[in-house]
Amino acid sequence: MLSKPENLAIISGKPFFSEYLHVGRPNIGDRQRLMVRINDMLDRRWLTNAGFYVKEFEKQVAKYLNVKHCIAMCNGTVALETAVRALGLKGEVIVPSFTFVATAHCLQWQEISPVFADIDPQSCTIDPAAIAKLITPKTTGIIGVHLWGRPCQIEALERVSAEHGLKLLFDASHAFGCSYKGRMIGGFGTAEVFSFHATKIINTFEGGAIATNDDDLAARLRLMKNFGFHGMDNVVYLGINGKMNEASAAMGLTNLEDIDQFIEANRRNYAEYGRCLEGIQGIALLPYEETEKNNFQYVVIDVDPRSAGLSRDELLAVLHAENVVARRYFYPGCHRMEPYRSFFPDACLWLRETEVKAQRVVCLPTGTAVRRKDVRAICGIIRLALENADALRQRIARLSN
Ligand code: T4K
Repeated sequence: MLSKPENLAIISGKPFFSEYLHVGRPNIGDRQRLMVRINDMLDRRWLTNAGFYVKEFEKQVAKYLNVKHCIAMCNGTVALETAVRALGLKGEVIVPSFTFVATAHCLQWQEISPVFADIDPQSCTIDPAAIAKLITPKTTGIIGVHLWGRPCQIEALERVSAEHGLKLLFDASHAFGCSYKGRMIGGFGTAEVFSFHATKIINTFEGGAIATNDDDLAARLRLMKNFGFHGMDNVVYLGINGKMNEASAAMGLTNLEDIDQFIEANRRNYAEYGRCLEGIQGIALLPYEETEKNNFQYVVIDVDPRSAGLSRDELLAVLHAENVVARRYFYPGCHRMEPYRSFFPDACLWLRETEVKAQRVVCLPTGTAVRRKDVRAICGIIRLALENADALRQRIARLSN
């Protein structure tokens, strides 16, 4: 553990961690079981297109989420695009700006305008009260994002969408394994979309899924993800190639079997962060709702620059110097990225909470690759940095010039 400010890498040039400690290091389930599945897949010579492992993965995911249908997809972005199209969304769709850019791109890619709504500063999810003002005759839907696994205010979103006849879709990329009022995320809205990217609580290398209880929608999605094929040689719908392959599904099944272990590792790390960050002025660890199931996949701190003494970005420079690759998810907000920045140059005027959070939050490393002693060391670095904020601020300013 570092105890003297001169030992911080931002001054000494010598990082505490000899290897990078990344946010988003994949959780990897039992390798032997995975290899058995991969060998079996090779023996079967069936690598993709509704194979055994994809079907099994869909069945197990649907069971885990307690939903009627799971449609496995090649990634979360294509899953979102396909769900948006299958729901018939067009014109304008209301989304938060404080999210990964794929939430907005899945609309704009098909020439639907994302209309950015502000977030509720507590949960950092879309503020239902901000939505009504943004509804126009062109609005067809709302996409809520369960950011960092924290569920949206689902009932309020259901109310506003029902009142205005809008479709409600959830981007649940971060929320596999989480619940809302005792029910698993996956069964809300007309559909919910998951990402199984390498960085997610369970991964299929790349992958995603759409969960729904709507039979017609599920049938449409299955056609759409496979070029619209209904049997051999018979195309009945406009479709694309959104299929998950067998190796990904084998990885997904293996990881799903080990999800409890992944969540437990995350939960322990989260608790350790809580203990070690306690009492540090200006640092607030974002809570999880204790009465719900959580995957604890995102450890997020809010840095109040006035009481911490360093800004979020200054603290980030300190952490990066130590090889702690903390991330500013989701800076600067979609509205400040292209093409949206050009479309909505004034969006910052009505996205005040988004603007504040985008400047203040940072995600810290967790997952099965991160040990509790790593967490203690990271927190020790944060504490030492903030205790010596004045000296470090000048140093960081010099380095960044
Ligand atoms: N909606 C939301 C709300 C999302 O967050 C995402 C994806 C999507 C939709 C779209 O789902 P997908 O189409 O991706 O399935 C990463 C992920 O690529 C992305 O999936 C994720 N969200 C986003 C939050 O994070 P980047 O641009 O930050 O990736 P990158 O390459 O910087 O890697 C992130 C961190 O993970 C790094 O610290 C390195 C570490 N890493 C990454 C990989 C791939 C590893 O340690 N090992 C690895 O194999 O987007």
